[in-house]
Amino acid sequence: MTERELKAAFARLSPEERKALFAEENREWLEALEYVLRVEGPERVEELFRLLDEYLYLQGYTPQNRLSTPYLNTIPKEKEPPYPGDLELEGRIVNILRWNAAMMVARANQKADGIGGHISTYASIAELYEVGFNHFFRGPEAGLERDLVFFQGHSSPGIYARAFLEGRLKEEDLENFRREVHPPAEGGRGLSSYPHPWLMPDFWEFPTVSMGLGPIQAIYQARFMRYLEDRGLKPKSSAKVWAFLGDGEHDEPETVGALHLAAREELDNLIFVVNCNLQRLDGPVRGNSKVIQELERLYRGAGWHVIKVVWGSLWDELIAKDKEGHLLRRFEALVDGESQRYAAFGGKELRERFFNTPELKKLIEGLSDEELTELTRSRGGHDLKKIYAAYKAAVEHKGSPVVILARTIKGYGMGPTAMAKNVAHQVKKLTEEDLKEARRFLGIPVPEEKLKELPYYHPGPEAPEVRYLLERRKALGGFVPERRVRFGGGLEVPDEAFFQEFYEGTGERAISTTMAFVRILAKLLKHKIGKYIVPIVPDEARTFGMEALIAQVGIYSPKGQLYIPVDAGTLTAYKESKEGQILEEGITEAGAMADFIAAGTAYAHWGVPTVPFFITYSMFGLQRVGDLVWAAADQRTRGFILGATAGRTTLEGEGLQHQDGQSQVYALAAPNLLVYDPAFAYEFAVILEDGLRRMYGEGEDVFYYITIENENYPHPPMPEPREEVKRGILKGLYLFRKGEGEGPRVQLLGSGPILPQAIKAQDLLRDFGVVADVWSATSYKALYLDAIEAERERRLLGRARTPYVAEALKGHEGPVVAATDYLKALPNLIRGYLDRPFCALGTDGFGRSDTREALRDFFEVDARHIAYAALALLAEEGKLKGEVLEEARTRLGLSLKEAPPHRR
Ligand SMILES: Cc1ncc(C[n+]2csc(CCOP(=O)(O)OP(=O)(O)O)c2C)c(N)n1
Ligand SMILES: [Mg+2]
Repeated sequence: MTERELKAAFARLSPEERKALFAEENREWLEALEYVLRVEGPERVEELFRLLDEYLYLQGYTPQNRLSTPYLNTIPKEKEPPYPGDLELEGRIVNILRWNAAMMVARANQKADGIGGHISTYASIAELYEVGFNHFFRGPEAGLERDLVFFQGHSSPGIYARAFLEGRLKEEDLENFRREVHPPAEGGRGLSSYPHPWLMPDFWEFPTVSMGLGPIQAIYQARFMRYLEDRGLKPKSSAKVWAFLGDGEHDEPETVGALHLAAREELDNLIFVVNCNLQRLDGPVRGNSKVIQELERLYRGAGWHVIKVVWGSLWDELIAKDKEGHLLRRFEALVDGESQRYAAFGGKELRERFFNTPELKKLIEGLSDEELTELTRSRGGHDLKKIYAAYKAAVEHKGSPVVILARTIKGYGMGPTAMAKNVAHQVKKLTEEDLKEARRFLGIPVPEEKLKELPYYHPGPEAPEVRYLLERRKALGGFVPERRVRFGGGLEVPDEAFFQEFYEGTGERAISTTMAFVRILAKLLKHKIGKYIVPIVPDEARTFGMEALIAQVGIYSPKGQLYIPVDAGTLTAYKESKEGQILEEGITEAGAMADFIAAGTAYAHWGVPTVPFFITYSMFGLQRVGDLVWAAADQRTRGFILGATAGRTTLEGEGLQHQDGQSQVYALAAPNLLVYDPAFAYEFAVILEDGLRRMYGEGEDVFYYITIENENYPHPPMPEPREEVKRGILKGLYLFRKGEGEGPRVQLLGSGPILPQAIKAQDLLRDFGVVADVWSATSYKALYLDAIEAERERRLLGRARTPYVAEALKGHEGPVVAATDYLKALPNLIRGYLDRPFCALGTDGFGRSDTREALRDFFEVDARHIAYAALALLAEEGKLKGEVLEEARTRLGLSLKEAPPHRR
């Protein structure tokens, strides 16, 4: 019987007959298997399974639930859709782009040796981008249907080359690649080395070149789109997040660390495209195995849909001829280091080393070395048709994120120095031979004698290539990348009256700054802008006393809540909901930071001014995810990061892994990150009020880092005059309590939880006849930046301006003692701008598990040490007798150790 007849007969069976047939079949298969297992052994079972798999793959069927599939394209030739574009034109365009990108890098290095740049990465990924540009990426005019595209960072030359062909960049601009500060070409703009929204705010959207940060951000952007949609803050759309990554980039934990989240949340709006050129910077990514196979297992294991694009069209015929699976088995034995050789050395190498059995040789009978060389270059990731098939399937796929693993050649078409060589990554200059070969390979019509000039090639605005690509971009909604800010500001943020209650103090009640924050947050959530607030926690909500908020606004879960929580019925029931507002990330600060970025950039991407509050254990915040904080700064993220349980001596009992005495110092680095260390609720309220106004009222590109603690003490009302105090809080310093009486004077600066210690020290000093003014130093970073600005104005602009810190202390005589729960480096930042004796007390050194009292004694930052430091400075100045110090040591009960805390 023919297949058709069999199918017809099967279709005629009744349900009962079918059931009987299946039972019979099952019995036959199982009996056969039982025989093999018992008699021939488990190894034979494995072999049979392998054979079955192979057979199925050769029929174009990929069984589900296998971590690994053969080294073949997931979409067989028969299932490829027709190509919707002009293959020949697109092929020409991609080669022009390759050429211009290479010329741009080579020219930059000719003019300024060492300026850097990368040729080979773009050369490998060019087709993967072009299919996207011509058929998939939806641009800014597509409104909320626009896609977010993360480009491989160091492939930027190709993106500039495309913008040049599109007419968005001029030749003068390309001449300023990596010359942003002093563009040497008249009339051009500097082009940043890599995607930097800070430097090119109308062009780049996502900073990606720090390996691993692109992928994790892409995942959370896709997830945040869903969050906005589920919460009704943005209409549902078919927008996709495309992220282009390197294969080597998968060595980074951030690349792979959130894959499971994407699968768990069924993010079918997310597509990863991995440029598997099999090389990283130093050499092969996995010379001794196959990176594509490894990544397939990784992604399938995490629950992603994997589409492999391994072989180009030239291999189709050979694969079709391989009825007995010889080629398939040879593919399995192939390792990447070997593949690389074929790409580098061509057909002869392939014939000798790859087609190395009589059966394999038979497959290539009649093919010349040149034809075999073509075969070495025929890789899926350079084949427009194969790429299109994969992208189409990816876009149509439902229910999970998709990864496309596309095999390419590093330095494709760039001549013998670069192509598939281990040095490819670093090649920035091309030899004469390379230029000739590249010109031939890419078919660039520039005269040979001009090659030395490294000429760009633009076929002119009316050329078919240019018209085609412009028409395609028009159809897809405009140019990509293009950064458009869809919300510039103007949100009606809470006014002073809203915050008033927090200005009035807590009376006798002792609370922590964390509690103050949680109260303000709870109130904010009920305000008109409350729907925009996005609380983000990495499994620490209870630590920070936020459990009531979980019941109040719920944790976001696209599945809602499929169970009755054990604490149902209580006021703090664990509530998950589709409209939930809190992003409970679990134990991933990197993930929570990526959330923060997604929520803090939604103003630009979606025109939705969400306000993220990322509350983290401060020790595991900036120290752990500092690079993501930098990326947040670069892409103009807005919002508040709260470093909770902060302070080296304020978090008692924990020890050196938890006690943060440094995040305030790390926060100095990001230029647009404002940093505060508030002591009281009213300080916090003032900072928050101002931050909301600046970021969401006025649309300023800044964000905030604020440390909060869990030490309870009464919070006083805001001192008078309030306008002055408010100004001082924001500028970093204000007079909290003036010292009354006669005697030598000192100035005590305290910050955060150490401010109450400075206040106590004021009382202690009175017993020694010393009068102290007490200041709250809310931001050393703010004071420092103002001081270096003033210094620069004087030096370069000839304008004499006293730094704010010196201006504020004017008229308050005496030496300064500045005490903090962070490194002494922090108060020492302002030392040079004050013309008087100065002592910084801080917490340099490893933390210890003990009580606050013991810790502050150990680190020498308690009230007694502050008072003693003040006395010592006065004695040095001759304003007190030396004997006072000895007496003070006894009266204050200081037992001094020889070694400083940072050496203990
Ligand atoms: C976090 C980080 N570490 C190191 C680098 C330096 N670096 C830039 S590109 C690169 C190799 C990238 O290899 P791969 O991801 O395979 O990209 P390819 O260029 O091969 O496409 C390295 C190590 C970086 N940019 N970021
Ligand atoms: Mg690579």
